[in-house]
Amino acid sequence: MTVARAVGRVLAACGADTVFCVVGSGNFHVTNALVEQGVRFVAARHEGGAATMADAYVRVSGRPAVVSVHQGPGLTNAVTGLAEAAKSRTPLVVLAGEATDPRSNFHIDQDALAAAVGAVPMRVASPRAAAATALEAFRLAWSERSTVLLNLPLDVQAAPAPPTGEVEEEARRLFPGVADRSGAVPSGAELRELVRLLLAARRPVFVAGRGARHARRELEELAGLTGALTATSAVAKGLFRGSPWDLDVSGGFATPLAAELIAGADLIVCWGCALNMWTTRHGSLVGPGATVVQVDLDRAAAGAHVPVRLAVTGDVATVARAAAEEVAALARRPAQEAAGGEPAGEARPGVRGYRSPELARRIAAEGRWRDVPYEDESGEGGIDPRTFTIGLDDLLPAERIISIDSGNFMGYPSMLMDVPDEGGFCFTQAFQSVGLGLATAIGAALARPDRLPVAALGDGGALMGAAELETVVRLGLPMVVVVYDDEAYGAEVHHFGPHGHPLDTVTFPPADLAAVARGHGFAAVTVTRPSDLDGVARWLEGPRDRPLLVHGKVTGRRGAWWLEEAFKGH
Ligand SMILES: Cc1ncc(C[n+]2csc(CCOP(=O)(O)OP(=O)(O)O)c2C)c(N)n1
Ligand SMILES: [Mg+2]
Repeated sequence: MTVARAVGRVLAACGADTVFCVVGSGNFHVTNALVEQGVRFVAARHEGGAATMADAYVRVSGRPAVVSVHQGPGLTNAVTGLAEAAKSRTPLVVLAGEATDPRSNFHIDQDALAAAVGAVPMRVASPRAAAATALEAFRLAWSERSTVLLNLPLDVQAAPAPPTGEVEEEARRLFPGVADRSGAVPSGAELRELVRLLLAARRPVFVAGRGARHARRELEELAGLTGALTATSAVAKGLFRGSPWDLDVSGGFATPLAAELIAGADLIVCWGCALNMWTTRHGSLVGPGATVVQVDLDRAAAGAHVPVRLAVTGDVATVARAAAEEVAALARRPAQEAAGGEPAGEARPGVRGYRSPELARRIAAEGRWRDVPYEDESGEGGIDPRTFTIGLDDLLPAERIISIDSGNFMGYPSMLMDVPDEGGFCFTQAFQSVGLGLATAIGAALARPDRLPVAALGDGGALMGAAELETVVRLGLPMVVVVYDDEAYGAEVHHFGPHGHPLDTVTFPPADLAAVARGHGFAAVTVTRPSDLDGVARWLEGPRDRPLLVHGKVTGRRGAWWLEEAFKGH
């Protein structure tokens, strides 16, 4: 057995269930070894696509995936997607061939490249170490939520390796295939202080992020006991869907009502959420008198963006469950014994914490962007992007998973399309790269074959990621790709246009994206007015034997309302 095969066998034994790749000579054998062991193989058409598909697949499925690329350019092509994965703490093992001879055309400093984007470089340095190094790479990725580059030097790959049986057995024992959240338990003192603050708060809000996506039940229980309203960061959109006390996304995408109520909170507890400038609208959603508590697995996350009064280190579900038990136990005792006095809100009839009958009515009436009126600006051959989005939201089945690219348009699907739960939204925006949306939708679609996959892209992102249109067709994914085509890099147009700068560098002539899609085997509909959406309805009726691209020719007269917010961060 060669080293390449040994590495593949061990990663398969760890539980890797899908390998996303573009195969070249330097990763041919290791990929085949994975496939032989039953790992699902997904060919991307560009390594950037492979990296992002894997990232989205892991986020949505919670299952381990591997990326496999050729040495040198195979890896450089993947780098943007790897930066996104590393910033998002997506556990990934990236296998790359490596030309260690500096005279090789393929030679680059792969360690430095990985480190530059926050990935952890490792190397299979010898045949003897191959199996153990592969196991360690997987452990580091999976248990410490890192994006790990495992370099496979070409000469070492081809060498004979010792038997891997024992390491494979160890791998199966260590990783029975489920996410290891280690259930990290908080310290008693931190927990007591959290409970004290919760009971003392009159207007508590929970903001849940990526690290809370597994903890809806526990968070809702605690929010109910303490009268908290709930919200999420964009990446966790949908987590509390259906709750009458949910404010949906906090930050730039927040509704006016959500922004008002979050800014009015006297206690904000962020759960597995960094509370970065997006989630707080540059801090403006954290009221001047608000106490902030951060619950996170990672101690280092505390206070990174907003000063926090209390940092609780532990798994979100474990902390919420323990806090709820404590609150319930205190509620059963006489009030004077309770750590924070009477449970908040008890003095006001019908009110617990922030939860009043009046607020319940307001959330029901104004809680969604779709409840906020606007003036339709369709015309001049283009459809208002809000009308376009609402029309699609009405047509597309509720069981959907939406993936969003970057650009001016991105607020429309994020704010005006409903998702069924936290598994209905995949937001690869930690690096703010344009062009990842289609590959994100492919990874998400593979992770949730029970849902209609929807990719929402700008014309710029669609053309940047167009290499994967063929992948959608080849994999038989029943995807709806929605393109908001303003014939421009709209984000730049709306950033610089108002200052009178020339915009020739960021505007483009019309491109027939529907024809581009048809050329790849898609069905396609061009939408310039609401009635054109009938074509989408017809596709949905079936047989859906090919994916659909909806080419929306959207009006681009104004920037999206959330964009101004975004530009403050530039
Ligand atoms: C890879 C990458 N290149 C460039 C940018 C800068 N950028 C941000 S938004 C944007 C425009 C994207 O255009 P499009 O996809 O059509 O979306 P629109 O803004 O027009 O809605 C650009 C070029 C970026 N974020 N990422
Ligand atoms: Mg555009």
